Amino acid sequence: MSQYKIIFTGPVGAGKTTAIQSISDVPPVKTDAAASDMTKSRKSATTVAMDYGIMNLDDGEKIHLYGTPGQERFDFMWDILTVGGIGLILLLDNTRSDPFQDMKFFLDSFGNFISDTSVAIGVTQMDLNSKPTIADYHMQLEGIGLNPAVFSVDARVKQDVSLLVQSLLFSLNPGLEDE
Ligand SMILES: Nc1nc2c(ncn2[C@@H]2O[C@H](COP(=O)(O)OP(=O)(O)OP(=O)(O)O)[C@@H](O)[C@H]2O)c(=O)[nH]1
Ligand SMILES: [Mg+2]
Repeated sequence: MSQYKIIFTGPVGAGKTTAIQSISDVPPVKTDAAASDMTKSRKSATTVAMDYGIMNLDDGEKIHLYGTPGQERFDFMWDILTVGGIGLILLLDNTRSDPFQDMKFFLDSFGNFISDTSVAIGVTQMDLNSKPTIADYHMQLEGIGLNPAVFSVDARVKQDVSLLVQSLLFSLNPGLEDE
């Protein structure tokens, strides 16, 4: 049985913890802690170390799901969590002040990992802010010479997150479905 590891990252509140909770086939491990500076956002807790869950694929493969903290003060966890990973899911929150800046920051921070593996991008909270559009994200990405999958994703919806993960796996191994 094959086992793989993927990593979810992105800014505070993008939905990393929620996404792993949505798709994990086991009760996820969370390290959410109450943070006073979170009262500004919709939520009162933030990840301080990592999230962990497992997604079982139909063919018996297991995908181990790791979520990073979004806050930069915990960025020492980012390199630790990517070790042995096969790809990155970048979640962006469309209600933040500059989601393109967030995107560039995380693509840059995880640049070495991405250049060795692959990345797929999920834009959350598009129900609250419909702009920028997915086409706008593609244009920004073209400008920096990248062409990853980009989807509108509600981190609370299992099917949305699952599609994003499948697209990452597909980009890593286009023959996966025939094996
Ligand atoms: N309206 C709306 N809410 C969403 C969507 N996706 C996620 N959320 C909510 O946004 C919040 C995301 O919180 P978390 O999952 O804790 O975010 P996180 O990325 O783990 O944040 P940190 O651990 O602090 O970095 C939750 O309250 C979710 O229910 C979406 O597409 N639309
Ligand atoms: Mg979190």
